[in-house]
Amino acid sequence: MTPLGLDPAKCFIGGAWVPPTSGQVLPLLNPSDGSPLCDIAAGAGEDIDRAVGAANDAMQGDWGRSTAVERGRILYRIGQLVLEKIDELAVLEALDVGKPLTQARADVIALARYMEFYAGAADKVHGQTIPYLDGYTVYSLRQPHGVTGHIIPWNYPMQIIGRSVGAALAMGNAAVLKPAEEACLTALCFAELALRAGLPPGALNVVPGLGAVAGAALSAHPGVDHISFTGSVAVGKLIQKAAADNIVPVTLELGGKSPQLVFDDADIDAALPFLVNAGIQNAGQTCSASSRILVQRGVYDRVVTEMAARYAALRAGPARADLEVGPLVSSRQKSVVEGFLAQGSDLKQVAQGTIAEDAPSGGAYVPPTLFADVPPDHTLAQEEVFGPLQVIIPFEDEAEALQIANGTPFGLVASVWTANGARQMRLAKALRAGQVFLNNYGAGGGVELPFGGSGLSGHGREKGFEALYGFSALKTVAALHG
Ligand code: TXE
Repeated sequence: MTPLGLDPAKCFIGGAWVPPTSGQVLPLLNPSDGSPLCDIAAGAGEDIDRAVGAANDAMQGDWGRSTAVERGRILYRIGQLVLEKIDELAVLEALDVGKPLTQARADVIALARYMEFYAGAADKVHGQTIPYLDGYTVYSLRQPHGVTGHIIPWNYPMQIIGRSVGAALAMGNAAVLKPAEEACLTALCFAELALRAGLPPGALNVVPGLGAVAGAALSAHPGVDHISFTGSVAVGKLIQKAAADNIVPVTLELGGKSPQLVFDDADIDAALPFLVNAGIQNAGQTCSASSRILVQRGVYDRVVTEMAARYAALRAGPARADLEVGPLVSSRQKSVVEGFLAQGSDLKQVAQGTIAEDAPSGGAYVPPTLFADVPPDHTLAQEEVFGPLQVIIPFEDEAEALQIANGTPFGLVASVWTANGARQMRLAKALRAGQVFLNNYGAGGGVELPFGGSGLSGHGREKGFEALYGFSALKTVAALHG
């Protein structure tokens, strides 16, 4: 296993591939059959220390003095190299995460698009001039925080690197990336491609390793000036507490229980593919997955019947292009989802897909499962499952739909399917979500669209232009010149 000719058991620190200080490695498993893929570095505190030191050196050196135009050009070149390597990267991501090849290819394209977007945006972040007292000129500067820490999960490694590291580098920060221990190969490839594109040593460092070891060390490191974390609520709380000790800002993206609201006047034919795909994309392991489908009584039976027919045709199997649902990322994640399925034993299961006959026995497969008539307060309607499982909940009117939609501790994404324009506007305002889609559902899509949540979904915004504000500090300069 040598992606781009790399040794995957190394860390990328200060522009060089180096073994972890401890010499220890972790096994990386193939979720399609449970077999070992390769060993990765078990990075720890010393490696994080070196990486933060290298990032700090970069900020004091060429990278810290780089202009926004220069940074944009480097990011653009990275995006070009990513596209040149699309076949290799897609296969690696499919193997590592277990996602169907078509989805993995879409992730590579998204990574390249993030680089392109942030390349173009780098030199368009402006300060302001601010009218003030007589004799003053006041203006604001947007400056990098310094060293940014990025702790990312395994479900969309390339996309999350794109939105998080891409925006941080565009603003002139130096990044230390801790990818997930379950899937980190494309993070290593990204570092190599960034180096080949001319990113100066230390501007990006990658230290794979266990969350409780390398991740904890990064989030508590006093040399880190900003932390961006995507992952579970439990770890998000630990990150925020660690950051509190150093008083550094954090961006937390912690998943959700995102609803789609389908009204009687909706175009059901247009809605159906979105209703289902938003639940099974990436085997449901998507922070913005739509796991709750709220349907008004007049179209309820039709939606249940037609979603059930689609579910019955779904096949889970190895990460191939011809299957709709891949394996879950690990046998641990499979056990978690099976636990949730068991909690649905009191519910009405209206359809279940199949596991492909030729699926290897060691793979982390769970059949896509659809429940209907689910009470809004049921565990499966309240907790993030992170598997191919959706619940359908009936409602009578707009007020009840809103109450159910906002009735979880999460607030990430929501969508409304209705022909009524006034209702669209009312609900877009009232829904508790960082993104609201009207007559569509964009599960994580659109690099241009600011993304993030409230409540247990976290806080701060990544993606789009907005991310550049999060990855920068605003300085006010007031000159008294008489
Ligand atoms: O996440 P973790 P897990 C949710 C989803 C899933 C559940 C558990 O519901 O079922 O979380 O997934 C690093 N200090 N999401 O266990 O543990 C870890 O190494 C610092 C939603 O995989 O949060 C990895 O790099 N870092 C989510 C990253 O945190 C630590 C995506 C995420 O792992 C750490 C993934 C620690 N103490 C899971 N412990 C989304 N929002 O998309 C772990 N990590």
